Amino acid sequence: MTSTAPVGSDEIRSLFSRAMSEMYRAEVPQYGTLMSLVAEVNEATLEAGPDLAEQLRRAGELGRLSDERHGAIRLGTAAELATIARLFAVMGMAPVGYYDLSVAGIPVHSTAFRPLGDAALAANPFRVFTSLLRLDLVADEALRAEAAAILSRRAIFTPGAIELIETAERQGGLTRPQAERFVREALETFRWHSEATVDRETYERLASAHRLVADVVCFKGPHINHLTPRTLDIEAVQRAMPERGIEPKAVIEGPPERRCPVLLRQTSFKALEEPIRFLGEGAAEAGRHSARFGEIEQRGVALTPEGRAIYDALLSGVRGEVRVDAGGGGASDYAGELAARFHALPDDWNELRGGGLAFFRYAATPAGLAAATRDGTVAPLEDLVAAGHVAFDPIVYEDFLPVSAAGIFQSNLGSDAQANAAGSGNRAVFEAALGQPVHDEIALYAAAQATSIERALAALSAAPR
Ligand code: OOG
Ligand code: NI
Repeated sequence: MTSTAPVGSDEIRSLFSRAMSEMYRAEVPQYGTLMSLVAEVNEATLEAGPDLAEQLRRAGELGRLSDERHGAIRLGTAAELATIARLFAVMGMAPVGYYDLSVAGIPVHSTAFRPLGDAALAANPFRVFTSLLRLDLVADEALRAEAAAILSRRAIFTPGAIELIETAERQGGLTRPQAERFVREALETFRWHSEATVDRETYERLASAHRLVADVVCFKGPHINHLTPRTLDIEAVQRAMPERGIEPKAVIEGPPERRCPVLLRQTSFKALEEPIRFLGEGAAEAGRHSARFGEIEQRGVALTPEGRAIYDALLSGVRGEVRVDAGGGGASDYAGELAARFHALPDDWNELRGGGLAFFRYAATPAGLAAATRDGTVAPLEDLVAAGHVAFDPIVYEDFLPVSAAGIFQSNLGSDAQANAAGSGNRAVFEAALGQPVHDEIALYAAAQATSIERALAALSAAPR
């Protein structure tokens, strides 16, 4: 390959995701420990469950499993969000979904940058949960203005990163040497900086408005705050974490453990207390800041709006009744209640599909192809499924859950307490800052399902007669 041949965005994303993982492992050693634990648990789970292994292989998920992770950052200004969208676009990542975290008393709104199409997701599904600080939710007007002024003075992208984003936009991609340089330059935006850009007094005032405000405003850049590998058995990882010296949060966020996993289950370990140096102070007077943590996730099937409505209603029912306090008290009541209530959501692939509650990917089976050759006709889809001529597999949920995300934020601000405060989102403001509308995740899953049905029927129609 010549050095001027273009490199695909999937490959740039993979290079970046690996570089980020290496950087984070060096910065936060517990992340490396968690990665090894997840790899061990995944291997054991696949060995014990050949059906699951086969299902993941058919869905093209087996190969991506060990590479699969998401990260999160928090940005301070509209301009930062607009530029990060261009940076992620170079890696084939687009904004999907709008998450309003103000409902849990957290002054941010967010989207997830991720690949969109089946092939790109199969190549590497790397996602970054990206939040924008909402200074409009800071009550103190003078503090709000001060925070905005501090943010307006920082530049979170290197000149090299900006130049290569422009090159990629102009050329419609990058050559290999450009891609390698892009990854190095882009990584700088996500690096941890232990020197605050403000003095101690300013940091403390901002932190007293909300710890998140200090985290976003007082540093040179939006340090990656966690990186999350995907496990096939989150209960096993949660149980084993303390044995490896990692303390997980009290409650696994999301749906309970099920035979047919839905959406997303997540748990994190507490943020590290890290030394920071304030403006005008020496290393001897180090302050402390906790920003960075670790998380694991287990992904299940994407739900349709009907399935999601059931999920949301069940979850808010449990949260309305069983509260988990700041120290994690009530966690086992919560888990028990969650499991009991979730019987209302069928735990069977056929029922989830039949009820139109989840999305599936369809494919013609060898028996289907043989029958099409023999009979010369193709039956309606449901008949083909009933006859075993078309098989279906769950489409994995590639996105996030606002209530869970709020729980992850909360526990890493130092509390396991569940909050159900009322706030209001402002999607129009977010999209104006982003410079584009966010993609609708439901439309993406529906399209993936529809395309798979078309392909399955086309394959049967094209079977040799
Ligand atoms: C993001 C928390 C949300 C998730 O996996 O739901 C998140 C943050 O703390 O910045 O990453
Ligand atoms: Ni996360």
